[in-house]
Amino acid sequence: MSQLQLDYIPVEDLASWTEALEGRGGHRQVLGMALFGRPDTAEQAEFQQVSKRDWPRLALPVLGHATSAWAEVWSVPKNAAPIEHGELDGVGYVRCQDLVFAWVNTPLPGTDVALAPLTRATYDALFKTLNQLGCAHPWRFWNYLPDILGTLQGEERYRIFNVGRHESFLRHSSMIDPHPPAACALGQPAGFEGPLTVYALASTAPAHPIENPRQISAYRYPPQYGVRSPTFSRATVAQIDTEATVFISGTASIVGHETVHLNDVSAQTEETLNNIEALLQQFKVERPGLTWTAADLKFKVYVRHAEDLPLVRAVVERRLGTQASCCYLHAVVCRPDLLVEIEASATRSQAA
Ligand code: 3EB
Repeated sequence: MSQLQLDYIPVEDLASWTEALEGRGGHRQVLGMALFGRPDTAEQAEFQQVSKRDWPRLALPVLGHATSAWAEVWSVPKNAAPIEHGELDGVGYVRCQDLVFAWVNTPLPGTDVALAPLTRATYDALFKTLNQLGCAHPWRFWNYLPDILGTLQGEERYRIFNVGRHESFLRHSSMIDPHPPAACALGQPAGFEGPLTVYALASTAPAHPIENPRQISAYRYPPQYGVRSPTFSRATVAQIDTEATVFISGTASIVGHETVHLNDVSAQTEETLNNIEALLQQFKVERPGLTWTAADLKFKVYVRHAEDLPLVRAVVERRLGTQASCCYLHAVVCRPDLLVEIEASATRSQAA
């Protein structure tokens, strides 16, 4: 049985699905969850009741599916160990043996908040909690920042976020060395407010970073993208017992460090999938014996303009097949010229 499993469940099915997963006859337990969808629905109110904990909820509307929200669910085997949960310094966590799922919501009141110190404090609290739990090695961070491309005193909010994140990473360099975790950074679409939300999967041992030979490492971007580079690995591979889990970071139509295919969402989607294919090739080079194909992956596809969904989906389905596991979400990608971003994850048994 898979040590760490990812499922995307329509929110209206979540109660019965969780019961089958965790109840009598079920073999797994929920380690972590995040809900993606419109915030103003009856299902969201119900989610709070059925899901037991105050899981992160992201106001990214669902595209191309009848559900009003997707639950992203990370689960572990029931026989692994009892689940331990709590809150430290405003950071919620669930822990099972060597694995922890942690999340933090930082309110951003007003339009002129001090975003760099708040981002730094958010990450400081997260790192502190992971440390106290003995899981000092983050594998994957998910970042959601409202109005991500808005400006604050003449500077783009995403770039200010990068300054705060960088400061915290410097203070906790032992936890991200020699390379940072996989990550993504998205904004809620216009009209959808929210806190800065960061959630994470971490463990007692570091994951192995994989870079994309077609792209410059994000932490080496030239300064035109901000005084502090975004700090993440293009992917990480984490070992759990005889299994490995891969986390592919938010991936976009970037070659070298530059956005390619301006104003062409179909070509951007193709290029994004080329980058994911390149990462899958790189796994084979660096981790022979461990191979993933696109068919093993579960994808989250962030689309900037809701009306582009048919074009994005046409490319995704031609490249990955109509059976591929894909959740489409309306989100603001963190460069103004990027129209689509795709992340993916999968678990796999180690080949003998
Ligand atoms: C890129 O490749 C696109 O700031 O954590 C992708 C994944 C992107 C993570 C982050 C940003 C981040 O630069 C943007």
